[in-house]
Amino acid sequence: MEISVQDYARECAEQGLRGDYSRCRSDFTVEQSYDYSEAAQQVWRRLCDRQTKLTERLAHRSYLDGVAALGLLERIPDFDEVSDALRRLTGWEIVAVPGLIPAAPFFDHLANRRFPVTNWLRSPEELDYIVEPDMFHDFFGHVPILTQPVFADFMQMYGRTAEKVIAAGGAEMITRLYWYTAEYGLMREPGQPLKAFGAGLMSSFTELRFAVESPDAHHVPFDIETVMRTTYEIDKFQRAYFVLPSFDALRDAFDAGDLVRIARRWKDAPALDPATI
Ligand code: HBI
Ligand code: FE
Repeated sequence: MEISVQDYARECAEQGLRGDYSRCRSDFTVEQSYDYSEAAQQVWRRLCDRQTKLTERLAHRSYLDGVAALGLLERIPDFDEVSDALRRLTGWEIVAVPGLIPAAPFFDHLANRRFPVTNWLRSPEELDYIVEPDMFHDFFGHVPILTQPVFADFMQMYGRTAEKVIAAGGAEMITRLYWYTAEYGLMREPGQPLKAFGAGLMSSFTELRFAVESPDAHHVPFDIETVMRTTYEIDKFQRAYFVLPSFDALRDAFDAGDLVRIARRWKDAPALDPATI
């Protein structure tokens, strides 16, 4: 049974999520409604200025190339303009949503090369941390890398495959794959120190530095079965970061490793602890 927009709106209000779900269409999208205050524009510039100083050093080249290709960060992005640019590059577009949306429509957007981006921005008191995904996380973190053809294909494949893996009992496992790649993935870059590409890192002022540079960060070679078996926590620094040799390795793992088969094989086994893998 899929949840209706009305029921979801009620649940979100009860949980104190701050998006306005009352105007959602049936696919949970809304108009971006570009009417941001000058205060919000200032928050956007501060977040981008501060974070760009880190990403220039710590982000993978493909992320930085994406930022350059989209020309983003002077003011809060106009989603239609960005979609035009993205469509030409990889056939993706972005759609506005009021915040978190249910998994099924989220996957459906990805399967159709639409990335949902929250249409509101955190407050000036929340520069360092916010529980809900906001526009800075969704946009600054996720969108630049969608300009990269291999990653763009990975995200679509993720959307197409997720429901099948869930049906096979792998709901947690498919979420871990997203978490440890799209959100917290690290990647090698030829001739360079280790780099980050996951959106949770890219949009975090403190964890980006920790994950890439701290001797206490636990770096683990990417292996798709291990990733799918390893638990995570959402409100602390990660206790493991998986390191991909390249985007191609991600696509190859996805092609070869049949995710449904992995889910069936491991769904009843005890999960792995990220601290000790
Ligand atoms: N909604 N807006 C938004 N952003 C997400 O990252 C997101 C979501 N809904 C569901 C969801 N993620 C999860 O199901 C992940 O497994 C991807
Ligand atoms: Fe995210």
